[in-house]
Amino acid sequence: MKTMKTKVGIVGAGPAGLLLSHLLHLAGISSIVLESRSRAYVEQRVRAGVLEQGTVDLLTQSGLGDRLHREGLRHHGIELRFGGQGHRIDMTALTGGRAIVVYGQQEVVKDLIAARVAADGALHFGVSDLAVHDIDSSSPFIRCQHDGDDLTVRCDIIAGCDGFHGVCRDAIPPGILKVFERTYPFAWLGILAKARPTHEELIYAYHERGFALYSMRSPEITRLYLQVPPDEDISNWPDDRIWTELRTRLETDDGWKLEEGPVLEKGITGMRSFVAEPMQFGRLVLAGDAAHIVPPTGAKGMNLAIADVRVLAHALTRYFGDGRNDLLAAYSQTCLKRIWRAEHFSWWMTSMLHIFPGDDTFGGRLQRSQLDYVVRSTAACTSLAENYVGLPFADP
Ligand code: RFL
Ligand code: PHB
Repeated sequence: MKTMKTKVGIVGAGPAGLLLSHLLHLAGISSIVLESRSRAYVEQRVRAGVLEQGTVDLLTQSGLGDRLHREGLRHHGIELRFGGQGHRIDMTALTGGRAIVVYGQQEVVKDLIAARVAADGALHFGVSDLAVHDIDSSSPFIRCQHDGDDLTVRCDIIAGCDGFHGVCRDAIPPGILKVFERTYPFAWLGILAKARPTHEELIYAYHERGFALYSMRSPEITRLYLQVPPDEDISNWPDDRIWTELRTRLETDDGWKLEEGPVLEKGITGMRSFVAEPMQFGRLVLAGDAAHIVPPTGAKGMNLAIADVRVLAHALTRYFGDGRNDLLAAYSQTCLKRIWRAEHFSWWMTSMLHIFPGDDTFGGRLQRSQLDYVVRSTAACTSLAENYVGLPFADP
């Protein structure tokens, strides 16, 4: 039986938990991170790839920008592809100079872990049976198993950064949380391929056979997604079938070709919109996917997790520094404004670009009209661009 004390007990070593621990350290506030997976697992988990301008700025300002600026791919536009033609949206021109950086989530996670390890930060991987206790008292604690021993972490605040399937959200007593949710009648099959990207920017393709997304991770690695049925079995998708379908949905009338290569990784992800309000109860605060989920079409999930943590770190700095509770009390309310904007944008991109099974021809005509409008109207594509690169952070 081992007991440790810290100011903030953090559950989960995803982007939210790790960045929170790093920002608190920069403000001189102690924390302990408890993660159920191994370090190797969280560093290899392939997920998001697009960092908003504000995310890049925050990581840079907090000393995490070196490799990101060296290896990340800065993109000034995206392409919407439909009817066999591509239409570029010049995001930088439409947003007064903002852009995105394509840099894998697992690279952000590696950089964060390296920074915490270099600062002798307390990161415990491979914990199990974790539960949070006494969250409505002034001395909450976390209990788990670690290295074959019972571990108790006593703290002032518990940060639930344990993702959508974590345990912290469910620790809030019944009747407190209001949940807003939508599931979509499709999923994404994603692959990582050892193939040279043949297009410099991301391509979001609307096609009668379903949505496809062309992305990348480096000059040698392409990341691709296909809309598939929600309960699809990955064994129905041998590599040949995936490439044939990607070619059909992505290739254009003017002869653009996809470069193929060995598939390094593949998986299927369901699509869901979800918000739990409020994101705090007593001494427990939730951040990132633990409190909200967006479908990946707007590339917002990791960026939102990071935006929550920015607000939370600031609120906790005030709480521990000046003993003032105002920002912490307003945490959920402050974050939910940005969250609902991202929820709307992600739902809108998803609705415009996917084929809805059973939809009538009216729905399809509306989607085409919307796509035509977005690529022709400066007002419409400016709206897409400013949401995609990320709206500026409100003042803390
Ligand atoms: P995470 O990354 O899920 O981390 C939570 C951590 O908590 C651990 N955990 C526990 N630890 C201890 N005890 C327990 N009981 C625990 N239960 C869970 C987990 O092991 C994990 O390490 O949540 P976080 O930090 O909030 O970060 C959120 C992001 O990971 C997520 O929003 C994005 O990946 C979403 N997403 C995208 N976001 C973007 O901003 N841009 C994108 O381009 C983008 N593309 C994507 C995506 C997500 C995808 N998938 C696979 C869901 C593309 C895909 C395909
Ligand atoms: C990715 O590169 O994994 C990616 C890019 C854009 C999205 C979703 C995922 O909208």
